[in-house]
Amino acid sequence: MKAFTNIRNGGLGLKKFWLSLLVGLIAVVMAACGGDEGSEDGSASASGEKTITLKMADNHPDDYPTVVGDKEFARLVEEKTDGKYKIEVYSGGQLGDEKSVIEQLQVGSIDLSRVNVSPVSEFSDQIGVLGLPYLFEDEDHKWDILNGEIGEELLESLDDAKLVGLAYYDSGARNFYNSKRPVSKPADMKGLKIRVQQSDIFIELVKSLGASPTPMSYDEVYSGIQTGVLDGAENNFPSYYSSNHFEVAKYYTIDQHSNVPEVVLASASLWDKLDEDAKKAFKEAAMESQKVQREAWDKLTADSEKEILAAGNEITEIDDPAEWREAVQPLYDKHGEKYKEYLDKIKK
Ligand code: GTR
Repeated sequence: MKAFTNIRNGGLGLKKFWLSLLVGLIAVVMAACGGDEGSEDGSASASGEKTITLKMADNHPDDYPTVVGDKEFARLVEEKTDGKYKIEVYSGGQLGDEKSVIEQLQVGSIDLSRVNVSPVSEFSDQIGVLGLPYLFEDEDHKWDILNGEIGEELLESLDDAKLVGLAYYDSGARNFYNSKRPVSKPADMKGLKIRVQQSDIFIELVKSLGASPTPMSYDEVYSGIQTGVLDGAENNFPSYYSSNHFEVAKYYTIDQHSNVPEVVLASASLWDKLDEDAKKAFKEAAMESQKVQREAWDKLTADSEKEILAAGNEITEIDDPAEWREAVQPLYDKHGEKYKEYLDKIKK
């Protein structure tokens, strides 16, 4: 009652009320948006400007190649912006699983992230072409595409999802693994309950092989296999090893069904606040950090294969690659039209 009387009672009371409401609202919005513009930490960069600290998410452990890449990216951004931007890397999924990290990027509560392209393709269609099975002929073909015009166009296509694609990182080749039996031909996959990333293409891929797909976040897969909810999953050597999935699913098949890469993303809300020089610095830093990431990648791929063999796991080569390619053809029949423009360019 009293408050109402006050407001009605005079111009000054009313103004004060609105002013304090406005100040309160601004404080709430700023607190909620935490990482939005990054936080100014009060210290000054070499150029005398305030240092802005940004948050970058990665779901892999600290020494995993993507995190090694993220840290190199952070180092280069700091160097190229004379210390104006400082990036703190939150590894190990501290900021959430990939799907939630992408959503947080979209609203600007996380500034940067390294994620896999598969979950990104649920937010922006075109880049999904990179998840299609047996897309590249070899490593050189893959990197020509990713680091060339097509890769760049696909990164740019992400702006429809309020995401800014900066560079690709290596994720090798994905392979199936399970706890039940060795798999060397598509028919061996029949009936296996296989976890996939949260992506339609991977759901259909597993179905085309006669297995049963379960989309689920990465951090739940170990217990899924251990408790028998899942028979297996699919991933590259470094992930199979570092996630400890190799402990619960000992049969690994080198079928190399997908080379879907990793990608470094910025939120559009961060991007819109950067000036042209800073944008250039972030883009260059991401591209340059790829070198260090790929070196770390090659090393962990070789090391993890050794560790897996030493643990007594069974690694199976496939009998006939043509048979696997043929089995997944329904995906091309279904998505070929949508991705035609890119598929034609990639195959050329
Ligand atoms: C890994 C990738 C992760 C995540 C994971 C998964 O290869 O690096 O970002 O996508 O696969 O299967 O969920």
